[in-house]
Amino acid sequence: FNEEVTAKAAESGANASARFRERMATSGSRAGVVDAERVNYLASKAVKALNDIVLDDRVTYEEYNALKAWLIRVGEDGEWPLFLDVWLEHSVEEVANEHREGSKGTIEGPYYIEGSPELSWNGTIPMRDDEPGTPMVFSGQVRAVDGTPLSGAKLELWHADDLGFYSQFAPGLPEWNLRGTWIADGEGHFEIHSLQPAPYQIPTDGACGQLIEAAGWHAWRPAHLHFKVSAPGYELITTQLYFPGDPHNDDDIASAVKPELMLDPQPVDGGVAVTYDFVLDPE
Ligand code: MBD
Ligand code: FE
Repeated sequence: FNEEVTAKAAESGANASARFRERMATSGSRAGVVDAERVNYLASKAVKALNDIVLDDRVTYEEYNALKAWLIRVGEDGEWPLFLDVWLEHSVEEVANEHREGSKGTIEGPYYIEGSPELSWNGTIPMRDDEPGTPMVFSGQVRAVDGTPLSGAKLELWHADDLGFYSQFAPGLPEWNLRGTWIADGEGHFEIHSLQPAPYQIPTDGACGQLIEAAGWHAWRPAHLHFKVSAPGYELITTQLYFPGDPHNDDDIASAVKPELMLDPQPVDGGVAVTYDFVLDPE
């Protein structure tokens, strides 16, 4: 990473906090208030788990103060969404999607934006004229678990650019760069034209990076495509898809890889072609 690139990375985590606040303010559904009994139960259990660690592992004042300083910095850097989505969301997702019989989901992460430009069933994702990367055609069908093709299903795709930056989080990118919404045809078919994403490092210049360095971890996620797929009367699925052979498929920092989410890209003239069908559960 050169200096300019590092400077850009710094803002991604903090922008995620601002975006999350806006989204909670406008969408009543996900900001839901948790009832007092449940807060009492969960907060008591969380506090006890932390106290147990202190007692079991003889945590010192030096370590306690290091934790305090670090927690303050997570807030100052705006990196709570990044921290939580990387190290906790995978368990929340596991619980939320346990009941599904259709396609596997995985975490949303901190960089989704609602309302990306709508394209036809075979449209090309918004990108710069000189956007670096290997052209990728991603095609398939959206069906119900009973096999019914879902006419007019909606597919939202967002992914990082070749340097690992997401539009609207890293500055200097066109607003909707590498973000689009496709409407499947009458048989649920779609053909998405985009670029094959590159392996991705979470921003390392804030509190999360400080933790990663202090613990001797790494900051990598395997290359991934983020999707939200939906159709009226069916449960929306949030997922990600991955590419075989990526060095970080087995040690994703966000623990969000599942075998069912591995693609099988085929080399074609001037790029890669990949197929994947999405199967939705009825509401
Ligand atoms: C990402 O791009 C991402 O997908 C997740 C889960 C966390 C941080 C950055
Ligand atoms: Fe991502």
